[in-house]
Amino acid sequence: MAPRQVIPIDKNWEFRQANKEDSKFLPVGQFPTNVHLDLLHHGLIPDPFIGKNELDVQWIGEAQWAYRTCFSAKSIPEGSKAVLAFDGLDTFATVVLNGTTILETDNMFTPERVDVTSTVKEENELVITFDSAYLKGWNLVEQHPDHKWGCWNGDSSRLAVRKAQYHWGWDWGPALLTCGPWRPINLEIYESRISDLHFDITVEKSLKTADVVAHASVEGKSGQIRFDISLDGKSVATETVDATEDTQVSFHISSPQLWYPIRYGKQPLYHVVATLLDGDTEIDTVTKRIGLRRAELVQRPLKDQPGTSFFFEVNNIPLYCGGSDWIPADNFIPRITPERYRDWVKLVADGNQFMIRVWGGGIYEEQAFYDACDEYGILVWQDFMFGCGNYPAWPEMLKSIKREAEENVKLLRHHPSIVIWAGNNEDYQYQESEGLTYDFENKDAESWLKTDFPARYIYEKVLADVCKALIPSTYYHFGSPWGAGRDTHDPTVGDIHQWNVWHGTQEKYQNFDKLVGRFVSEFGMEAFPNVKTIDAFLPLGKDDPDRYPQSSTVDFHNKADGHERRIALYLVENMRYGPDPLEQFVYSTQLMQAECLASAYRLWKRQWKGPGREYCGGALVWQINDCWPVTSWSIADYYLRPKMAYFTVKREMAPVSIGITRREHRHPKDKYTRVNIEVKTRIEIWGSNLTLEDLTVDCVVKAWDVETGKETYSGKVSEKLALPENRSTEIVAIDVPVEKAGEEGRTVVAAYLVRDGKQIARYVNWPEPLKYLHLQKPKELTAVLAEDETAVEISAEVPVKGVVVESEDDNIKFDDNLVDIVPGEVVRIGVTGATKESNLETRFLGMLN
Ligand code: BMA
Repeated sequence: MAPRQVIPIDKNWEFRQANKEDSKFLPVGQFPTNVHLDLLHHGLIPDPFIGKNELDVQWIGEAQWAYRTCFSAKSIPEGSKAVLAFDGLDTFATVVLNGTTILETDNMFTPERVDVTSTVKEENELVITFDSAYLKGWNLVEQHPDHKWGCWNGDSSRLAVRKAQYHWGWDWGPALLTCGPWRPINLEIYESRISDLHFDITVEKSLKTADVVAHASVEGKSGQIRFDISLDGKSVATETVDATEDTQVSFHISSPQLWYPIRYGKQPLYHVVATLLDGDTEIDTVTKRIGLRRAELVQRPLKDQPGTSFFFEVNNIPLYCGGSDWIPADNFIPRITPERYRDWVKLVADGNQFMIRVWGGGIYEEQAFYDACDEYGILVWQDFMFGCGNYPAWPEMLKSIKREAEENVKLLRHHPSIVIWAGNNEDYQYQESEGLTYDFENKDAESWLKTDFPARYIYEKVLADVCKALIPSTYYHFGSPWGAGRDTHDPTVGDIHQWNVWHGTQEKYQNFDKLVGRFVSEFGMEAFPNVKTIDAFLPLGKDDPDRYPQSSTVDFHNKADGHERRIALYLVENMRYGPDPLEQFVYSTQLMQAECLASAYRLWKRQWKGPGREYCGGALVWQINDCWPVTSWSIADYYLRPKMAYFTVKREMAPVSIGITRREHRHPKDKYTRVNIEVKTRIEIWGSNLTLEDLTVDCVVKAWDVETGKETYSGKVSEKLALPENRSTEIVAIDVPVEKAGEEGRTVVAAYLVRDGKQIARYVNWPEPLKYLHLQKPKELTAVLAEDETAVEISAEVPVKGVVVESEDDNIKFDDNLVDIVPGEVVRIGVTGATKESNLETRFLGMLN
């Protein structure tokens, strides 16, 4: 047998509008590609991310597009076959090779392989015509009038099409209906190949041994398969066996090098190479990197609280899973480079986060994304690609979904980072809100198809069966959120999406403690992106007449319902602010978002109370990233520029942190009095130790008058206190320390954890709402680069809320930012890329009042 040949079909591609007579073929800008990228490349459309250009490019999604290339193929050896492998066609494609239609597709997520042995010639012409997914979608909707169509975001035509749902527009993204060969195309010539390589990995509870069963499937003539396992270039095991349809080899590894989530250990990745042999000839090889770990989702009764826990345990370590939700990093996926994926995942890792949830309205991500997660130790929660709607389930649709699920699970199942799959995003919430039929007790799957919520069959039957068959040891969750068939808002079971801050009842974020759930897989608050990002989307940049917060172009770059009112609501409740200048307004929104999100992390992590008391097992902020320059819930914008919330979340997820809440307690002396009331303002202080080491610490509390800057209290409130590993521990509850009663509302309190004389955690608590404070403008605010140029040192003579250090230069990167300054303390924030010549500026709350 001859070795398998893989010939990339990535050259000479051209494209044209297929439904336009005089449209000429033009070379593509890149490959793989999509039509928007190619039109942009030729300057035929304006950049849809600038100004309101999105509106001018809508016609593209209603047109048909053709892609064409020529390639040569030497004659196919006797006994071999030629296969064209399409990793991804977006979406309704008709593929014609040398005048013969060889493939028709309707699912952008499903890779296709077509045997072209009888069609391929020495010189070939390949033409792929893409129909309008948008119009096809409506056509399908019309063909199925009995289905109860409806959704949040985009329109119902998306539900009929297996294409990334955010392409229809979302509440953070433009509507840009792409088409094209969005993933690679290869010509493969072979008699025989390894068609799949996967693993069953069992790490014993004691963690002392691991069993790896490697499975390789062979298509075509079988020979032998050699399996080589290595770690860091050193061989660990090797074995050669006769190939069968499901070739299996078991490896028993003692003292395995285990894969850990970031912070808890290393991320060793074993390389497994499967080589198909014909005698001594290597016919085909497939390599995968695997990690050996135990990963469980623990759902068990809790002490003193109803319901069940919902937390992840990796290698027997229970994790408080702070992290983020992820949307596609661009509207045009083919231009996201592997480096950009890596930069995003690194940003998450550097932000003290442990998990990314790949949200169901996007795509099954590129390998580069999961590779980076494997390498950095970031856990992945993977949704199947359904979101916010009532999906139809006609027979061909179910077939298409089954294949989509099988293929994508196979593509991703070796990644140690993926610890959970979920059926959809919020489709059960949509079902609840529309009152669609759902009787959890009814287990007759076929009958679900006859209800007005047929998609239950997709989540609880099709996808469940695929996961059971292909990834039996990975937890499959019917949806996010989902709670064992109970109302999806039930905070005592499963995960919840907590949107009663921002959406819903628009609660104050100070009350996040009351909004806790066993695992909060979404919650969020909007903020404007970096000013540089705004300047980049305004057609005239800094000189644009629309360069102000309420302008129609700036509004256009916010797709959320009621965004003006909601941002204003949370600003007006909390701080003095104005729309001008833009820089300070952007700062205000980012401060507000930062306070809001940190408050959720702080208060929910407080509910991580150790074995049997894991009342909250994690929080994922909606959302880490953006797909274009926009005002959204993201904590870093399209250009990976962190918003200030990125840093406050990072501080909350530090290995050791300290938290404070402040509450007013009113005790009326008798039933009806409005006069004889004892009012006490109490602070509660707790420590969160997410390390795996019991710590002994002192807790120091200090207080200052916000107006005079005078220190009014300093004392050790707790000495040699035990902070047991991996949980939060209550420290003290005391009255706000004041010199005179009634000064609580002007008293800033800071609490510190001190270990062996060294400060290991710090938090500054302010009277709220911040807008009632008479904040002073510091006379001596300094933010100077330290001698060694690795940190900025900030200090002031009065308490200053939310000091941000900024620079025009994007190469200057800060490790931390938006810090509260109190007199007598120098706060250091790490920096790279700054020199003595760098111009560092500061901004803070009240700067312009
Ligand atoms: C969540 C998500 C998205 C949406 C976000 C903000 O529910 O699942 O659908 O973008 O809310 O509204």
